[in-house]
Amino acid sequence: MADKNFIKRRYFLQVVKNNKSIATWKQPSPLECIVLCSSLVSCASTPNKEVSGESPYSLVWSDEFEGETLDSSKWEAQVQADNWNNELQYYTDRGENVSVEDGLLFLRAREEEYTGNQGTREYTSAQIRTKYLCDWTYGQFEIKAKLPNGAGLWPAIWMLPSQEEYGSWPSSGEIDIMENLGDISKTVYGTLHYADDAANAVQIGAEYTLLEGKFSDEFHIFRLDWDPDEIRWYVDNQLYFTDREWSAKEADYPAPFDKPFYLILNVAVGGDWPGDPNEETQFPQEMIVDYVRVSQE
Ligand SMILES: [Ca+2]
Repeated sequence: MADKNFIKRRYFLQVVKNNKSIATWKQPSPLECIVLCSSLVSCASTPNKEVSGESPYSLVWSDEFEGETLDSSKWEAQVQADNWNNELQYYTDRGENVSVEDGLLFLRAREEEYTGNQGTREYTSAQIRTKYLCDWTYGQFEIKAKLPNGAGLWPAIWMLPSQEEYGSWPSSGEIDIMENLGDISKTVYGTLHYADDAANAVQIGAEYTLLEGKFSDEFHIFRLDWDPDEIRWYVDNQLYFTDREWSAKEADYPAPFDKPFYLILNVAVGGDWPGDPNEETQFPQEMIVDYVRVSQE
């Protein structure tokens, strides 16, 4: 897991540094260019397509965070300091880092020296996942959340395969519903990772930028619709990216996105992509989640 995530973030870094272009290590196909570029234009300058009509999905799993603690039948709060991308945090399951109150989940990054059995870090934070507890193949995933703010904060809502049935990362895929850099707090990123026929790492994604305000100002709904032949990313029910062109080595479409995936929510601190917190970054910082809802057809 550690190695996979390091690779993942490194590739993603390359994409972001090249500012809105598809990864430089892979020449995008003309179709990918059309999909990505059109989605970027639409989210930057014009109203996005509204969802209309009856939803084909109905609720199959949710957490409204109405209890007093994290529901351990749904989530595991990970305790680890794995340094995947030169991140700075120690993830803990302490109340200081992960708590539930007033109908909300708090994933809280703190500036504090912390020593665990994996060493000492200068920041703590939280990462929770449904692995071994809940997973899904296809469906609609809705997360209403308010994001942290400030340089060096890296909140994410994403999915990994429960079993690596098509091989190690990225061959079995990864779905990033939302990633954000705390110092670019009006923009979120949706990304798909997989491998092509030659087992090269491929990623394709798009970004959604608020015309006013920041994602840390108020709650927004991050939504992913994952169908057998199409995956769609939404912010506040506005579609900003659609992909239906993925592939897998030695497996037929729609592999690898035809197997169960589990959910992960975390707030990373520092690392190769966001860079370190700076003097203006104020701690603690939180990703506050009102609900996580999973619906299926
Ligand atoms: Ca709630």
